[in-house]
Amino acid sequence: MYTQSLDLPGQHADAAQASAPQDEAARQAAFDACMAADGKIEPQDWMPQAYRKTLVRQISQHAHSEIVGMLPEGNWISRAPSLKRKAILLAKVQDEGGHGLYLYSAAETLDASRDDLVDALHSGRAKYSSIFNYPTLTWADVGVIGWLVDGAAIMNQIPLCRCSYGPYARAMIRICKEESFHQRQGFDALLAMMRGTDAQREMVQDAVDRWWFPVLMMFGPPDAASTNSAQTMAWGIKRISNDDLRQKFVDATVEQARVLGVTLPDPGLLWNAERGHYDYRPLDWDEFWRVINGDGPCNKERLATRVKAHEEGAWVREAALAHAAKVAEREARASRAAA
Ligand code: FAQ
Repeated sequence: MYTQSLDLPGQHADAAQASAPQDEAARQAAFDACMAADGKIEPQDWMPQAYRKTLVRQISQHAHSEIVGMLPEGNWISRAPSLKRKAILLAKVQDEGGHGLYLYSAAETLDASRDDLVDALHSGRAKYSSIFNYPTLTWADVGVIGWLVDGAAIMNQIPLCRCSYGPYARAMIRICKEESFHQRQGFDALLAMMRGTDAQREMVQDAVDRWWFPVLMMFGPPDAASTNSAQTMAWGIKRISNDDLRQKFVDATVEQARVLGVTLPDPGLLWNAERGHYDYRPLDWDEFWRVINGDGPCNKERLATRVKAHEEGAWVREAALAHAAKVAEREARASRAAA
């Protein structure tokens, strides 16, 4: 997947110098022309520091979201109601871990160190998606995460497949393919419950009631409060604004709720013929800012779990490094003997 991660800035200094513009202004002009032509920037290309920094911020926070996002559903692996559902959930949670790894690798192509990124998460300096600070109280929550959380993630991530930074765009193509299976398995699990008993239907409705508004907040603050959007849109990183994506998601989900037979918990969710969209209730942005600033229902638990897993996995990293050092030493000895 990440062969481009072997192709790092400065690695081909001679070739880059031969073809690269000589001074900063010319490099900036070449970058601007690439942006204007909707081109792609690759790891070995010159880029402004602010572009690099923004990408590291967004890609690493996205990676953290995938890794922390394994936890709410991971809680249900041992309690899945059948072998089939357990196997599906195991595979899904494992996929999310894989997404985190592709994304950390994409951030590493920008000269970011994985250790620094992980440290920023563990120390609370870096954000991860607000949605993973809510608890999974019943099995229906697992289905709702697939249907709504993965559904929202796909809506946000499809435009990122056209992001101006090549490694991020390519990672997103693969991630979106997998996320669409995740969304469907969630819908399928909920459909099975909706065809079951009254108690199961109530459980699904309760889960939808609890997750609907937090899911709408996944798209980020309203456009007017989105500090990063203007620049990231000018750079072709973000293609569609937070509010427009949120609206697209609402419009697509109303019909799915109808098929499922659940009621979305918003009496204001009505078709507006003039706008050609569904209207929906204003969201509780105080809650959003509280959650992303560390005071959501599960923030402390999520971070503590991540830190514990990292500390308990230290021996694996140490063993892998020791093994790699031994292999390198053996290879060096063999090449000396052959010389
Ligand atoms: N949660 O100026 P904007 C998934 C922060 S993956 C936390 O609008 P931006 C898969 C934002 O970082 C879900 N923080 O920011 C899965 C900024 O603070 P900063 C994650 C948020 O970057 C499914 C500040 O607010 N997806 O679910 C959130 O232009 C199931 C101002 O906001 C991605 O990361 C939030 N919801 O737009 C896994 C996609 N919203 O950084 C397991 C890539 C905003 O300046 C199970 N990221 N903030 O300190 C993006 O598209 C963008 O970064 C947005 C935010 C849209 C998330």
